[in-house]
Amino acid sequence: MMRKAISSNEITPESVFLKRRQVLQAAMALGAGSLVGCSVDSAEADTPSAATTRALTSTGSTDFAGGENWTPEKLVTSYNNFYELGLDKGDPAKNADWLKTDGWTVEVGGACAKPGTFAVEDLVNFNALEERVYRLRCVEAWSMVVPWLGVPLGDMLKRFEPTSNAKYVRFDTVLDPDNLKGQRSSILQWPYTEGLRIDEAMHPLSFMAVGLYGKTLPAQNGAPLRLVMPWKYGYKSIKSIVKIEFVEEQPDTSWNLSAPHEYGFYSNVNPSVSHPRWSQARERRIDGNVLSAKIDTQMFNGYADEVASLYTGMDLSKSF
Ligand SMILES: Nc1nc2c(c(=O)[nH]1)N[C@H]1C(S)=C(S)[C@@H](COP(=O)(O)O)O[C@H]1N2
Ligand SMILES: [Mo]
Repeated sequence: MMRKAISSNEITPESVFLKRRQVLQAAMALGAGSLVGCSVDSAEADTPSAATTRALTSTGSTDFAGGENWTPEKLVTSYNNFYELGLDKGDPAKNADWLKTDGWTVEVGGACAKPGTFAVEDLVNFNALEERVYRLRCVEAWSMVVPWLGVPLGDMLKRFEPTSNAKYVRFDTVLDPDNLKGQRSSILQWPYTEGLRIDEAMHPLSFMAVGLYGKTLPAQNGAPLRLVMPWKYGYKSIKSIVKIEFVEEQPDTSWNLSAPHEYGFYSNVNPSVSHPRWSQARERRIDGNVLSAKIDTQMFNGYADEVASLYTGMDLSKSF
């Protein structure tokens, strides 16, 4: 039987989680106060770096998470997956200054009438930012409720006037192995790359985020701009995007390339399609600390009324 290296949290989620849980339980037994911050101690998480944020204002806030408690900001910014900044959940906050965002530009091209290279401020109207509270569920069976700031992805993409050949959209993360030391490992193919079908990208729930909790994104959450796809597993929500391309063929995605039988192109949250090595039926909602109780996972992460029609006629156990 083929087995992958045991070095990745994504690939061995439960064992890593349980290890951490044992550490936390031991810490609790010793009376070590608050659990907030997981393996990152608060001093590390507060260290200023390229992650330095500035305040943002929004035109209004919409709750797309059914009134659920927000995951505390401290956990949203200290319990992360961002392999470019390290494999452990605490690494991205610790290594935030590996991500260099000065003079950031995004190249938009492919099947569109108005390609070009843009600064983030040209892509996103910072005077018209919406706050949207979405659930985001990691394939590792934990989830968060986060107030994101950004713009609907479809509104942003339409400005480049995609042509009828634009059947899919591909997104690439920055490639900078000199600074992003995680890119020196071969755990994934770099740059991290993701894709959406064009109708998924244009769906009104699809979101391009530039902030969270009223501030610009910290590095560990994907500064300066990242996707938020609330009905898909977290890894579809690609961080620190430098390239967007309208394409005719279904693009490769980093996780699909690394383990095709485990991570499909669609990656819709689906409690009835297990990951080959663990169930997706339940999840741990991180609402106060990483030991939060498990709850049932909902189809499309609870967004079925809005998005199920995108997949009419598809066999979602095959197109997983
Ligand atoms: N470039 C890049 N984007 C990424 C990842 C990554 O490793 N690299 N991890 C993904 C995964 S697995 C998840 S669960 C989410 C986590 O987002 P958060 O840290 O803001 O909660 O980011 C996604 N985007
Ligand atoms: Mo994830």
